[in-house]
Amino acid sequence: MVGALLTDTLNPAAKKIRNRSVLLLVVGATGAVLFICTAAVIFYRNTQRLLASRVLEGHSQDVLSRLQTESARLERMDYLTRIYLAERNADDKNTIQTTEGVLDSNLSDLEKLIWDTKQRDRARFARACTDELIRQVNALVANSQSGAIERAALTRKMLECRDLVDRMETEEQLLLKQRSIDADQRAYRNLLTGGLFLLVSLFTVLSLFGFLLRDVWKHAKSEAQIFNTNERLNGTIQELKNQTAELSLITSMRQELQLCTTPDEAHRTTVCYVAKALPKAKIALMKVDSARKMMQIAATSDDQTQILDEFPVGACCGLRAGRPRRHKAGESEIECRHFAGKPPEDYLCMPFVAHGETLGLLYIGCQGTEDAEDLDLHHRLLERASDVASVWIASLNLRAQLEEQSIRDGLTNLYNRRFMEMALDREALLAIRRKTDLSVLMMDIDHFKRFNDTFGHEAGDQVLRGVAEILRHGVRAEDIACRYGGEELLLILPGTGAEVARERAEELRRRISEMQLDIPGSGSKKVTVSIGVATFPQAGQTAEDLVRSADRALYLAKNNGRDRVEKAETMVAG
Ligand code: GH3
Ligand code: MG
Ligand code: MG
Repeated sequence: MVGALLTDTLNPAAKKIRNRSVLLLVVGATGAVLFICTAAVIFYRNTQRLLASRVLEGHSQDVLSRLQTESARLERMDYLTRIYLAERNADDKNTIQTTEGVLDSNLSDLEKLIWDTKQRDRARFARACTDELIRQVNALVANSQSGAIERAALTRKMLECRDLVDRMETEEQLLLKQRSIDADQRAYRNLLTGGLFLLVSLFTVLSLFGFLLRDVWKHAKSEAQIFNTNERLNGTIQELKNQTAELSLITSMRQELQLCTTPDEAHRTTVCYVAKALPKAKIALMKVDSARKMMQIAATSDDQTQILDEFPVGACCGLRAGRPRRHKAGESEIECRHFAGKPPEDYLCMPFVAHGETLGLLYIGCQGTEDAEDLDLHHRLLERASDVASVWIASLNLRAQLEEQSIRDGLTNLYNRRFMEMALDREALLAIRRKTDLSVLMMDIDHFKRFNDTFGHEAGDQVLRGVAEILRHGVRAEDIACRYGGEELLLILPGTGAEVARERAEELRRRISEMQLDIPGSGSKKVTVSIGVATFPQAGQTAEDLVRSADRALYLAKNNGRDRVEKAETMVAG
């Protein structure tokens, strides 16, 4: 349908060629038919004439033959008459009379046979002459006393008759010659006409064939052009379809990314959408660690990606180059060093960069040649997807970072007091609902003012960071370590009863007291802490009461000599 449309609209040249071909064929075929009919009529008429000439020629030969016979017969009659007149033999007389009858009858036939008017006149004279001759012969034969005069007259008549027949013979020979020439000429003309007709026919047929061939060639050329145009059109349509599909995929991916609230969700979404475009490929999205030295797996299409869970940034050629790097079978020599086992032959490493900062790496490994072709086909889509995802991941990273900053203390990287209050409220509610234990440790560094004053504020900060480090590593994942204020730290221990909380407080106190702090210019120093332990609900029905109880227990520990753990008293209900 597209081809027909093209023939009629996009390619008017093809239409023109087709119309001209049809016209040429009609005119050529009509001309050829007319020419053949005319030539056939001419040829037929010439042949008829030739046949007529040949008939005339045959007729002349027939007439000539008869004339020669009659001439011989006249001579015979002359000879018989002479013999008879000399011998008077009755047999000779009979023979003469028979010859006379035949001669007369033959001359009569000859007169009828002859077509030429002059020859017919001569035949009539010759017959009249022979009639007279027969009469004279009969008179002489009948009269036994015939004299020399009659014989001389008979001789003259005989000569006259033979002369007439001879003249007729001569004339007929001329006629025969003329008719032979005429027949030959006609035959030659016929041959010439036939040859000419053949030549013209050949020329016409060859010309028509040539025109047809030329038109067929032009038609084929125009068909080829149409085919090529169609191919290009199909290619463009396919390209547009691909682009539309890619755009639709990118749009869906962007919409999905908008719903993501964390970088992890965005990582998974990105891998999911890349996998939609390349369903057979092994896809992994790596993220860079906070120190920007190591790449760690953020999301994968399945567990057969062959990529290491963690590897240095320099292990990837794409990250080293700062741009997508396609490794092709038989073409690329240098392998990335981030594979567990033998690397695949075809893969792509596409760094995720936003605002000039490397965020991660999209790795796509191919299973076979088909996969590799698909990968090359979707290169533009992958670049777009990487651009879109990079921006979203960067913004989610920033958001996570800001959120982290808003709930964490800058010096110790522990949660801040605001977060602590919210977290403790939530944990208190959960403890009530689940009927589980909840303990709080309030910790204060002993004589910290003095430490500051002696070794400087910077050394004090170092102490705070050191203690915070011990807290971070000394608590469980669900425990929450916070900086309550100044050098006071607070630990929320969900699901932990009073005794266990006290034990863990003791453990922390011991570890801190064993901590060696290298203060520049002052050598190794030690610090101690005092800890107050309060457990919900015995030491407080609300979060505030619990903190207050822990603070009182801490005060007690200070009063009792510091570097110790004190448990809050049980509050009496009401
Ligand atoms: P005690 O054993 O009774 O707790 O004695 P203390 O000296 O630790 O008690 P005090 O509350 O008098 O002193 C707290 C000191 O902590 C005062 C302040 O200079 C110091 N401090 C509070 N916040 C910071 C901080 O962020 N960095 C440093 N270096 N010092 C801090
Ligand atoms: Mg204090
Ligand atoms: Mg103190």
